[in-house]
Amino acid sequence: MGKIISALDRVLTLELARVTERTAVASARLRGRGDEVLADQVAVDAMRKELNALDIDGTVVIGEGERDEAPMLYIGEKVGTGKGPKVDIALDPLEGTTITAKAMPNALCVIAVAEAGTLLHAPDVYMDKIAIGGGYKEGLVDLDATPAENIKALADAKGVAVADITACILDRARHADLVAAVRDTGAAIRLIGDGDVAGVIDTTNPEETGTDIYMGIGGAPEGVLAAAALRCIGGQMQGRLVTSSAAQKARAAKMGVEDFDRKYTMAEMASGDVMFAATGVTDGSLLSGVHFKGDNVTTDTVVMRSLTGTIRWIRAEHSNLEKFS
Ligand code: VTB
Repeated sequence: MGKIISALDRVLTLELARVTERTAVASARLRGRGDEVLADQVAVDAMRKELNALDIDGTVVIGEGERDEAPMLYIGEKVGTGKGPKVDIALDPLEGTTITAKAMPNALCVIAVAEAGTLLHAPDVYMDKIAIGGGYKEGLVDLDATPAENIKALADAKGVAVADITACILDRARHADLVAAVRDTGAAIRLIGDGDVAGVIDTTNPEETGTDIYMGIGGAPEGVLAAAALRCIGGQMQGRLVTSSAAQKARAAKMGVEDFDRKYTMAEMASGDVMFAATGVTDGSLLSGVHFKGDNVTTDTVVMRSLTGTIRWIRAEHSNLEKFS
């Protein structure tokens, strides 16, 4: 078999863990302080500092916002030393600012690095999403099918009753109809306050997370990040941008979106070799949060790569973290 060529350097996967670890430790100090803006700021600062130490020629394609609205890690910002491979970067320094401010479960620091030009440039609008774990025939669930059809298809493929399926849905007023439709089927619903990147990834490990399927509308940037993770870990996902105003359509068009109603598959959102890393800030279904014990800090990180399919769970104990940062 021929060697698969990738522009990414494999050493990068472990470097990414360092980036999200440091970001998570900085963010964790803001847990439960009721200040989401500060928590986000601290995360952005930490992630930017770590990213700029990496030997990459990176461009942020999914970031904190557009240049005029985000001073740092804005879309288009160049990061890294400029010396390494040319890469696209999707990041969410703190996925779950509100969760962190309230010290609730499932806040993560997240980053995906891909070969340049292979990540969907999604504007900061909503995205309708559906996702399930790996091992099912492609197209088993579909954004254009009804919730009842999707849940039935998944239950049949799993060989379980519909009542044994749990759907994860963001707890938002806009989901009233979706929630009612899922309840009508008899399936269970896990309502989450925020954090749909974790919600999507949870579908890849239903035995432990209790989530079989992710459904509903969340952020489009979070959709691309989740698609990058699923490309590595295995699973299916579809996403469709939700652009409700002319201004949102204009933003999407500026980023190269031509068909506003297009249904993107996971592979269309993250088409090249991609690496994904996440570290828990607060304890969650996917990862433990940061734990402080005297001078020691423990972090829990997952790092994955689509090319090889390797998934590394890294539980790190950091001593003297401050001294070496
Ligand atoms: C979701 C959620 C994120 O944005 O994507 C959500 O998973 C979508 O926006 O953690 P709304 O809050 O407007 O519903 C986040 O909450 C991040 O801001």
